[in-house]
Amino acid sequence: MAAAPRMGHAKAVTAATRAPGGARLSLAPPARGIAVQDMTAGITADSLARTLAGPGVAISNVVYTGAPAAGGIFAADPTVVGIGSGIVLSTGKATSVIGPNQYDNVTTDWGLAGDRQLSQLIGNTATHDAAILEFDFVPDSSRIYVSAYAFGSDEYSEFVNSGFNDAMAFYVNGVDCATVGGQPVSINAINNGYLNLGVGASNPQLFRDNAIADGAPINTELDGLTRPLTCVAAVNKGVPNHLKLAIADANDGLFDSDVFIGAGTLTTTPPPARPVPVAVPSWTLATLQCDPPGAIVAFDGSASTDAPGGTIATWEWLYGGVPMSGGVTYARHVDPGTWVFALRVTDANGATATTSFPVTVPAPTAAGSALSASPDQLWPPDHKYADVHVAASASAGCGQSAPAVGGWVVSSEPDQVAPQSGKAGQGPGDGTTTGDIRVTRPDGTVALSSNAHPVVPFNPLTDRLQLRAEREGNDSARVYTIVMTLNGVPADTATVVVSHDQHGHGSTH
Ligand SMILES: [Ca+2]
Ligand SMILES: [Ca+2]
Ligand SMILES: [Ca+2]
Ligand SMILES: [Ca+2]
Repeated sequence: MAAAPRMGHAKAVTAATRAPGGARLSLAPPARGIAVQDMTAGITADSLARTLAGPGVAISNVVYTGAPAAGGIFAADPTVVGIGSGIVLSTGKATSVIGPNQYDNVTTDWGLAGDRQLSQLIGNTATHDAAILEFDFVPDSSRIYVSAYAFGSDEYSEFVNSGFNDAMAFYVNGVDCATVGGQPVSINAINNGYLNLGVGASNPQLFRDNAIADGAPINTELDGLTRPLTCVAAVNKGVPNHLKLAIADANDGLFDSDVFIGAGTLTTTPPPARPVPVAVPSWTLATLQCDPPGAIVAFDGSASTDAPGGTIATWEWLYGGVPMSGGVTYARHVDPGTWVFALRVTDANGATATTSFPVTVPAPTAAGSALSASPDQLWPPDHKYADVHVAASASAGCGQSAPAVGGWVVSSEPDQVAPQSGKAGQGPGDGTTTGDIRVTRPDGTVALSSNAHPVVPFNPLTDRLQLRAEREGNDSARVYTIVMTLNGVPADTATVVVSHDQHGHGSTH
């Protein structure tokens, strides 16, 4: 039982125009939404029943029990009920189903009796305001179908899994065929759980949420309704059988429920197999975001298809089985990580398909750089150039522009120290060479160190580096240092060493 007091809200509805006479009733379907004409406006119970009768079925002995305004005919655009036209039976006013959804508690409390069979069906809960259309029918086959019906209610979703389990039934010779998984169709049998939080959901694949809190996407006053359902039952061919279509409020007379039954759908002809849609989602990282980290992910369901004869009516984007939004396309912020979303498409016949897909959003990039040189030791000191491979990388942080990369190579020794006496032109062990640092630019130009200036500008991302394998004999080692700058600021260094002797050469022992 719900703790809060139940307050219903009556709805004023402008009466529809009078329907034409004749056995079979029809309303012109509105371009949008649903039109309803009830039994206070010239429609008889007999004509309601004949509206239902399809091929292979002859009906008689029609009896209606309930408020005249609780029964009527409807016509709707395909997005509302998923059934184009037919009859509606209500526990309030049939016209109250007309949208948009303005109240979460639309109520007409007729103060009328319930139905003993329906009360038994929902665990001996008292029922109220029953609307019942019953009649005999003679089928030309041993199997009967009600090939399209849908149940809806303002009990959704705040009274899901409560005692206000408004119920309906189609009794064929006393046996209910309006079932789902062997359970009578009711508030508690088909829903998204309480307040759409997914708690205690039952058959949510058959439920269409229309809560005001969720934007009331369906153009009807009903807060939720089932997808079109089918009843099938064994009958006695060629003789009268009895059908009782019934709906009632449970526990009190408040918060209307309704059942829609398609025109001509009471038939011995099996319903055609419904086209099955295929949900085909795609997504792109539309915009990477730094603060908060993540990305705007753009979802696109436009590649979804339906079999010939079917038209996709709704696209829903789900996370954790719960709709986030509707529409062919949808965009939202997604945090870094891998998340499983799903696209659910539903066609105008109520057939549905769902495809799950993972979305991976990268963590925002941090600024970073790295520099290394190979080889990092030169031996022997044979005064020849050695090619030194420099591996360098520099990346911008999230939202920053790429850093400008520069740098230089510097030697710890001049190319040639002052000559020793008696040995003109030659330093102690460092040969007579200059240009010991040799940098080749991408355009082929070469820059060399000089005796006076043992530094050469060097871009580690683009330039080729050659270093002479020599050192001064009086020193312990020559160290070439490669410096990488980012935006003019030194960021990383790497060294290439020419040792004094073989013992000092790390790779030789
Ligand atoms: Ca409502
Ligand atoms: Ca409600
Ligand atoms: Ca009622
Ligand atoms: Ca109710």
